[in-house]
Amino acid sequence: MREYPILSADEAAEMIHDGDTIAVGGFTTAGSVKVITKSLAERAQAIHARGEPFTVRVLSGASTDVAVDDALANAEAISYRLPYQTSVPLRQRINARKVEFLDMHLSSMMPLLKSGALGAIDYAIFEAAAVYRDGSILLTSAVGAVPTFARLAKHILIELNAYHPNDLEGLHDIYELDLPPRTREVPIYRPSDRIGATLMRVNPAKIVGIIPTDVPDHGMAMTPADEISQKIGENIAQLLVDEMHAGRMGESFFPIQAGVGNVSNALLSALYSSPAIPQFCMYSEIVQDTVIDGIDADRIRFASSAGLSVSPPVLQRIYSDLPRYLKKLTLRPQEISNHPEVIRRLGVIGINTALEVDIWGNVNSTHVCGTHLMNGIGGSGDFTRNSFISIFATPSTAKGGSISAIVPHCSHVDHTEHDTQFIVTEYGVADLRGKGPMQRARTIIDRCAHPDYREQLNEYLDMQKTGHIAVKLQGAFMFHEKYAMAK
Ligand code: 0RQ
Repeated sequence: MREYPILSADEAAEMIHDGDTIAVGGFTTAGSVKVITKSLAERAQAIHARGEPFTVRVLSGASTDVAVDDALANAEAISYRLPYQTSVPLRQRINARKVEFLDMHLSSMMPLLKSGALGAIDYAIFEAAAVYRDGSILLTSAVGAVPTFARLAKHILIELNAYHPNDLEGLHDIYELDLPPRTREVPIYRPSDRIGATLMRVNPAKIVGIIPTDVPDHGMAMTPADEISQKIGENIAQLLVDEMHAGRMGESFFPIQAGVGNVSNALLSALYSSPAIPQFCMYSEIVQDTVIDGIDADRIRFASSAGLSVSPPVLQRIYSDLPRYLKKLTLRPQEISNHPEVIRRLGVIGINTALEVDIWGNVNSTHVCGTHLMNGIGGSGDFTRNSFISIFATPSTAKGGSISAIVPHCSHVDHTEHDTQFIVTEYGVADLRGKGPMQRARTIIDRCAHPDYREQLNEYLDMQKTGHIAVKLQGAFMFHEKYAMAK
């Protein structure tokens, strides 16, 4: 049993040295670190002002609160970052090659980390709702990568955040996997199965500071769905109804994974507003506002995820009626929420968003025109490769229509033609299952491309007369070239 040192955020930041690796908790803004990294950024700026170097290597579960990525990037204090980010200043520094960024599948990062291949962690920094003397910890609105970070780190700093109630016990399901050959199966047979502990356990001797805070989760507010997202959502809902009527959904509806953003929001609303679709579950990496609305409307039976990426009012709604939501929600480590074995076994319907899709079915989710990082692959690959039904959605054009999102060849490939089954735009649905390359290409052009670009795409396809796949080197990037020249 142990008393922990109570520190200010500045005192905690003082402990961290130039070149250290810090691993921050949270998953999106949910449960993110909020004060220590802000102090660290200020400290870095003061050190830089003296003409001395100061940067840290930053690991996270997924994207973070602005207090982590934005603050540290603006302070020029990040040298290395993985596995995912959504911060504008950090993105700028990555694209300017000032930060080494590793774009990684959220689940496969964990075994690499445990094996030591990604280096050591000096400090795990995360948020908790309660910390007990024996090293038991009640996490807050996310689990993400925290159990692994805390176990591997040399030292632990905890933001004890009074914004989160300390009676959240039962929300989390903490289960960690061993490395091969000791890795065991993950015994989840339904999204609602709980297999682990409600509290996380760490070695109390590693806790070098508790930093009391009272800072709200920044949250993710949803903007109302625009017309195109609405239409994409309706198209996906209709394709799932068709699959159900064709008898390919088992006895009930399969669990859904949906990414963040407008399209997912519109899709989930379309799904639970459709009388043709029965009650369903989510087996996803995040839960957003629409999922909680679906639970409240008794249309979503249960939601499993790694974090509650909801807006502040919706988080308060959950916290003010906890006993009811504890029966409907669980938060897991991302190596479990995104685990290929579980996704495959449950028959998840994976729905993700693309930047661009080529006529062969390859998908670029991450690099605009093949060079500039947007966010990262996140969990989209974990789900796409292993889902029973894998769907990619995108508006048919981007940048006000100046570039087609259906291209002859993707300028960067995150998801290959072997893993994508359905492409959906506001114009329709391309079902690629059972089709060879040329059939896929015609289907994607006819069903999904914007009418303004269909002729050019068909001409491109007709130019190459032989070969299993009709890639013509000249013209493969014609849309990208035109877009780059017009910019
Ligand atoms: O640019 O920000 O300058 O306006 O890309 O595009 O249309 O706002 O779409 O916000 O849904 O993001 C793929 C990035 C889509 C996201 C991606 C430009 C466009 C805009 C964003 P601006 P939109 P969204 C769950 C799973 C990978 C991670 C993932 C993503 C900006 O969904 O990061 O799926 N996915 N995770 O103008 C040039 C094109 C473009 C283009 C869009 N073809 N060419 N620019 N843009 N298409 C989440 C987690 O893992 C937690």
